[in-house]
Amino acid sequence: MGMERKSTIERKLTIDIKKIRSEFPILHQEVNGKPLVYFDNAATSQKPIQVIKAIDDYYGRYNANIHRGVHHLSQVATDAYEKARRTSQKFINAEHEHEVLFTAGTTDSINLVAQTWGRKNIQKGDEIILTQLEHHSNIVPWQMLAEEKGAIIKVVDINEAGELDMEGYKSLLCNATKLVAFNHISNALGTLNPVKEMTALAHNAGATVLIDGAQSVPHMKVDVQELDADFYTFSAHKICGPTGVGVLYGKEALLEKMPPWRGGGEMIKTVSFSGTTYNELPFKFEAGTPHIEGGIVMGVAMDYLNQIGLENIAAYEAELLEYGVQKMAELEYIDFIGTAKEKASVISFNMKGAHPFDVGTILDKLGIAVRTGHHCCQPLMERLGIPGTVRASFAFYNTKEEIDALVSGLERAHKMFS
Ligand code: C6P
Repeated sequence: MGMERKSTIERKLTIDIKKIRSEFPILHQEVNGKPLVYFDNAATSQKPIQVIKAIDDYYGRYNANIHRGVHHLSQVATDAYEKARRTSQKFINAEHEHEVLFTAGTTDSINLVAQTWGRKNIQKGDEIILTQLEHHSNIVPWQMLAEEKGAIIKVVDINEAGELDMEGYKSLLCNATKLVAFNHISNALGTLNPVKEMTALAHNAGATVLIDGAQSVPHMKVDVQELDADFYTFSAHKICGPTGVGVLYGKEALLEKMPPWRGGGEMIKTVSFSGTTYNELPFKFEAGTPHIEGGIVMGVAMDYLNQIGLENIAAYEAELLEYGVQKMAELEYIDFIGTAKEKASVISFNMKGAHPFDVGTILDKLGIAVRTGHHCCQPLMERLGIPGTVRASFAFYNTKEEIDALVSGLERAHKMFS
């Protein structure tokens, strides 16, 4: 990211890359006879041994259902699960522990808000503002809601660099705007959006704000109170944790007023055929047996990132980004897609005369994992007038040597296509 990039020059990095890489067993293998270079971190991150061991520890030592049993194992599991909630609270600096809901991930979190807050608060003719940079997860739930309620979706445009048109955004905000939903960092282009400013503008217009943090929490310290976010969402699997679990942060006042979504065990206080009363926060939104191991291990993953330091991660990844952009800019047949001033460690690009899928396939033959295609951002690709991109997304366990391998892979691919 731009700001962090400047500060790396001033600050001495404290990333011990050798130690960190030794903690990721998956990285030490060959793919197609070449050392694996994993540059698909925006899709999902790899897991350190601490996380893998914590999964083993849970099932080997204290697997039990939570919030139910008086027996020892159930209490140990419940304590570990609720400890993870406190870790998550601190991870994003939420004011209250009960403002952290455990969900199945970003997609689930956004659907929860659309189906509860949305169905209660959005009426016919109300406006929902999204941006061209959104992932399908932050488009489709709102389209479903808008269709049901007769609401109108408006979209903030982008400039050539893939930055949001802030003047356009301001002109869309009006009395009819009830919700504004945008990502903190774009998964397809890496753009870091001015979310604090966008939130303040939305609040001035009387709108509620949801920030999709799927791509920001892995790369930077997030403070939901400082951002004044009403809702903030993310997935554990992008922060070195397990799949199928994540967080929905919501301000207490909003969550209290929202009706529950899924009904079942855990989310109730009393049930009778004459009527049911609901549990307190956060349990009102956590029906059924949750992903217990997932929640606990998500907390372990957060501890792991905290121990390295999100600031160190941001600074190191900014160096990788700078190095990658500099090296790839020497290849005249590469077009960068997304050149925002403030950017996360994502390089989206196309090779002249080659389809992204073909470039990705050749890189895979060389042991290099990238993502190709629309990155679940079809409206963005349509706006850019391209079928898709090749995306190399870096994590704190990647190295400059791996970027060199990508560059020689691209040189090789180019020779094959020309
Ligand atoms: N993006 C990518 O390769 P889930 O699948 O629920 O964990 O996250 C969905 C999601 C929502 N918003 C953003 C900004 C995202 O990047 C993602 C997931 C992955 O870019 C997989 S499609």
